[in-house]
Amino acid sequence: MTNVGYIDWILEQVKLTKPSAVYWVDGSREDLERLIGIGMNTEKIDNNPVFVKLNDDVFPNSLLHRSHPSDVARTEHLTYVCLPKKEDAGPNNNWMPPEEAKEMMSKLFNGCMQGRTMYVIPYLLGHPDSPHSKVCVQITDSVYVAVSMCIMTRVGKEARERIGDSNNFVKGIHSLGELDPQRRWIMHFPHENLVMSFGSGYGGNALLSKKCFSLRIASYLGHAEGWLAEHMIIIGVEDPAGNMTYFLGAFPSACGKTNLALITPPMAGYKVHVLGDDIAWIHVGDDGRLYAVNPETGFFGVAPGTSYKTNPKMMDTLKNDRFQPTLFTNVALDSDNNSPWWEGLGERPKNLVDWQGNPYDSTSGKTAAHPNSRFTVSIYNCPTISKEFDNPVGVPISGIIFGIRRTNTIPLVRESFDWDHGVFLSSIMGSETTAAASSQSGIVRRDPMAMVPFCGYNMADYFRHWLEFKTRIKHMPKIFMVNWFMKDDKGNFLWPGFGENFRILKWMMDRISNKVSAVETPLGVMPDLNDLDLSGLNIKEENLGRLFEINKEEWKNEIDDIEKFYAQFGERIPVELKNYLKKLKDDVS
Ligand code: SAT
Ligand code: MN
Repeated sequence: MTNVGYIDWILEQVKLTKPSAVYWVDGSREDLERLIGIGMNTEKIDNNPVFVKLNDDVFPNSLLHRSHPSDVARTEHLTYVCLPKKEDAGPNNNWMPPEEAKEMMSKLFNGCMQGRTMYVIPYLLGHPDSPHSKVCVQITDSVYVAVSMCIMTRVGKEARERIGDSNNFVKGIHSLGELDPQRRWIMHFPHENLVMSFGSGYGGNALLSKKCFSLRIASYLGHAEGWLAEHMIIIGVEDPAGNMTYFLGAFPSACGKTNLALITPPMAGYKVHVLGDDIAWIHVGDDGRLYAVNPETGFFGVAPGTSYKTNPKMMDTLKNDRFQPTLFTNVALDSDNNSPWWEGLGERPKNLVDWQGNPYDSTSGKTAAHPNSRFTVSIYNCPTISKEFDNPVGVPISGIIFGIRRTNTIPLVRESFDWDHGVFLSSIMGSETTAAASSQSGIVRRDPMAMVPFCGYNMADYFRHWLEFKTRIKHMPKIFMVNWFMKDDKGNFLWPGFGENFRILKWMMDRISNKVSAVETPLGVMPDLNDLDLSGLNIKEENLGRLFEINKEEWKNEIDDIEKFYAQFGERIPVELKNYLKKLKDDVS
């Protein structure tokens, strides 16, 4: 890639990929309609249209998209961070020498858009008036990706103007290729602000604004420039007196992050306002507080399990068509009324078509919607969007929540002793895997800060970066760890989850405002159970005990696993974290 301006850069890509047409996406309403028309009438995936219009009376202005059957999740084993030195990518990333990766990708991209249209998408990550936003361009040969980008980011004029003739923009090159799982690569070159992605149309692989730029490239930039790009929700909790407390929350994919971002408090007088459900960019403000913005403008959420019972605000969002269309990807279809359906939505319709377009056989043991089927919807459609969403400065953060999915070992909630201890606790997070990444579900994987799949550099350096914020923040947010997913011996959840999780947020707010004291344990500071508002929940005392139990045997295994994880990073792991691990080992044995 030579050092050329915008148009010349596009021309280079045209020369390489040889599309039959170039479409300049401007993100306007009319443009979106045109793109959707192309997806309904012209472009095909496996000989099927890219978009099928759904019933407006059920979900207004919504479209069904079915992916290639092999292309349903992120492919982490084919995702690489190609920094010049392998050690800088760290054991948390796949690595290839950048020149080798580029040569391989250039061969794949050579002529790959013949007979296809190249969409050119200039977009902003972050607010147009923010000094922290980044301007980017993605090229793609997928109209599904083009429409998704218009929902998920600020596409068009402002981005185009910001780029002008310069070469100063983050570059993304994407092609569906042949959708061949053997020729599917997501290659990051953080030191060059470049991503090349080939062979997949799935969100996290193909919407390069998402995990590729907002997290992998941005975390690398944040390390160099003194800020953080995190896999976090941003919410504001308003108490009955109108006081607002802003939280960040990091959870691995498909652990209830979107549900928490749109939670409906079960307690009268409280409101939760959403700013983001997936990604937060965090800077230290002039006043020494941490400020967070969401660089995206949409939700790309997991459909199964979403219903009026579990997440009414998301259902309202999906039913609202004020701003942009809603995409449903790999959900099932109720063929009687042409509306989307997924497990957990409600009663199963009689005539159901599965996510691959075949009549659903309920005896097959398979789900009708793919477990990682998704909706793509504008955050502006959400009835609980925070009025600060478009504040270019972001919102001041008082609490940071780290969550995981574990059936045992990890208590319902605790607070760290201080900032360093919070970094330690989040560096040892381990979560059971889910369907969002195409690996085996249900095995424990270390996933510090829910960032292992998304940190664009060596995670030991990332921990050091986090620790260093201590010297720059004057008003320290409190750090909390949660696990909503503990089960009893019969496999029943011990905690009701969903909206009831707000009760834990309420305790956090009481801690932040120094209203309640708490109990020091080897694992951190745990609630005095009298301070948890559990009224009307009917949780057995024994189960409550289990939710805060420290099981020595389980912790022995846990620490063995953490030691193995840390060992991969050798001497690069900050000494503060090693000391905390040693102390934890002594304290729980
Ligand atoms: O990676 S995606 O953004 O496609 C979904 C997720 O895992 O959060
Ligand atoms: Mn995510």
